[in-house]
Amino acid sequence: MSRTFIMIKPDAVKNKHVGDILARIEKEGFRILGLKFLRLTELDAKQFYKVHSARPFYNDLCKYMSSGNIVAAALERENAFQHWRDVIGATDPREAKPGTIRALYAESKEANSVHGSDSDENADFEISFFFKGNELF
Ligand code: IDP
Ligand code: MG
Repeated sequence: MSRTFIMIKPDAVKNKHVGDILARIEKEGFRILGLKFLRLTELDAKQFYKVHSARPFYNDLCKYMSSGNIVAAALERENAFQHWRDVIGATDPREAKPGTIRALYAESKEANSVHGSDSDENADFEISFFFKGNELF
């Protein structure tokens, strides 16, 4: 078993896809370890995405991620981070395979509905960014 960290981003919350995405998480065999509904400050987003601080899209991304409410979750499954990356599809929804969450719901490459950790190490960092140990069950 391994862990991953996911977010339902402001576009998908605004467009009322939270229920469908949580249902998909369970259907894909993930167990929910922790779940929060919250709004990031721009500073929170800057810290969370600091690995991207040199990228041209960083400032807009952090503004976008703090523009509305999000859902954050820690999940457990075999092959957790890679399975979730397969379920969400490519960063740009125009390149995401049919049936993936981004193909179904995303508005744009930036407002692309969901986040998923890209390694076991980053999953650990991202889970601890949002959850204290006693908030994971
Ligand atoms: P990922 O979410 O598929 O792992 P990353 O490259 O880690 O993609 O980028 C983090 C987030 O930054 C993306 O999910 C998306 O919201 C945003 N982003 C990435 N590339 C671009 C871009 O070229 N234009 C606008 N936003 C981008
Ligand atoms: Mg990424």
